Amino acid sequence: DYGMEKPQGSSVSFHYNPNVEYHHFGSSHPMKPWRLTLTKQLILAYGLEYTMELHEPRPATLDELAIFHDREYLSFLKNITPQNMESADNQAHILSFGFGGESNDCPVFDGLWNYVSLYSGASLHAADSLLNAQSNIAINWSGGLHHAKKNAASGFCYVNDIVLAIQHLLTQNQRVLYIDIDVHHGDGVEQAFESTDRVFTLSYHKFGFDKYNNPFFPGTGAITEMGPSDPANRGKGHTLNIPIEDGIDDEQYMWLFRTITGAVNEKYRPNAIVLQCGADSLGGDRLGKFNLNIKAHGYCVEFVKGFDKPLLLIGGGGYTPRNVARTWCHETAVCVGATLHNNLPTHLPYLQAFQGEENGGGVLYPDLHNTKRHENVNSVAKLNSIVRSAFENLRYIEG
Ligand code: TV7
Ligand code: CA
Ligand code: ZN
Repeated sequence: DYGMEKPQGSSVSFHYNPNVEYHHFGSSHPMKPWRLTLTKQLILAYGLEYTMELHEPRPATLDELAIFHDREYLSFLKNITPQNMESADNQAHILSFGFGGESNDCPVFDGLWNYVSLYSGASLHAADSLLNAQSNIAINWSGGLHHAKKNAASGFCYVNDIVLAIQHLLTQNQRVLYIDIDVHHGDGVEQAFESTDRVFTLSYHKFGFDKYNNPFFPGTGAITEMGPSDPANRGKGHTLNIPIEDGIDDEQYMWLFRTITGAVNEKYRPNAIVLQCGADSLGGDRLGKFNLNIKAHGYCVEFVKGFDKPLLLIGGGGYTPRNVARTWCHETAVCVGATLHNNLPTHLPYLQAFQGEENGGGVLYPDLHNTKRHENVNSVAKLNSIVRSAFENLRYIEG
């Protein structure tokens, strides 16, 4: 440090502990922590590490996690292993805490406690750097696990790092806006803050039923779901859900996002913003049903960056690892204001993962719109009616 002034404009901090990469949910499980290895390699290959401050955060402590989670749940989470989970004592709790079960969304794997404390520690550290004004955009691609409840694991999420980070931001900010572009509804964050007007939660997600009449996970997040209806509850109207159907395209999504997010920002006037950037809303995702390209996803980051408020960017879902890496690399570049070449750097380790026609032919921005060809069933009339309802829902936060 030569005592120079910090550069004007946005300064970006990147919070990442590489030990998260070494955890495995199981070979058939869609959540692959090594997508973070791919993301980091891409960011390094483009030289983005020179444009931001890098931090290797320590794991969160049990006491830090207990600010949101029940201690009973945490001590179970800390002690459960694949070896001891069969014991009668543990079997009695395992289902009620959201583990195992028929779908095995939340498996017990080796190093589980280490994994959850690493991604949560990174979100807390990122929030901290915003509070200390060390950066005005802080990034943690290993976090964003929005389904975890205070006493239960859900949908691949064990500890809710987003809730913890928002609670930390609330120590010095009156109002925090939470925006969630993961293809799934951000139910855990919504529920945690449903009774306060100091957090506004806004989630865009797929909502609806498949041909067997099963709801798309987690099944909540209808446009009518606006938080508690009791007028005495301060949280009333501080929840906004944007349900979307299969196959939404770039133009439609960007229009919905800027129209609604712009209005929420103007009316709510947050002091800080948390943006969950789940990459399962991309075309060609293994679990998602949207048709978005990387630059349309990144447009959401660009648009929110334009509000010029302290911004915490976190990861989330994303089940086609090479496209997760491309998207989060692009969004890191958006934050630092860099433009990246479409041709991937030839010195990129794992370059093979990005080569071959169906892998995107060695480019950063492959056309993802037609990869899986989910028919677009979002009509102009339906989208207009969603925006109308959203604006109507916003009247609760006027005046
Ligand atoms: C944030 N979808 C998390 C998204 C969480 C989605 C689900 C799976 C899945 C789990 C597997 C697996 C899978 C190919 C996909 C309702 C059920 C499903 C009946 C058997 N393969 C995020 C969670 C979602 C686990 N869960 O938002 C091990 O897909 O739909 C469900 C739940 C329970 C009942 N069963 C159907 O992106 C990070 N799970 C393979 C192995
Ligand atoms: Ca969402
Ligand atoms: Zn998701």
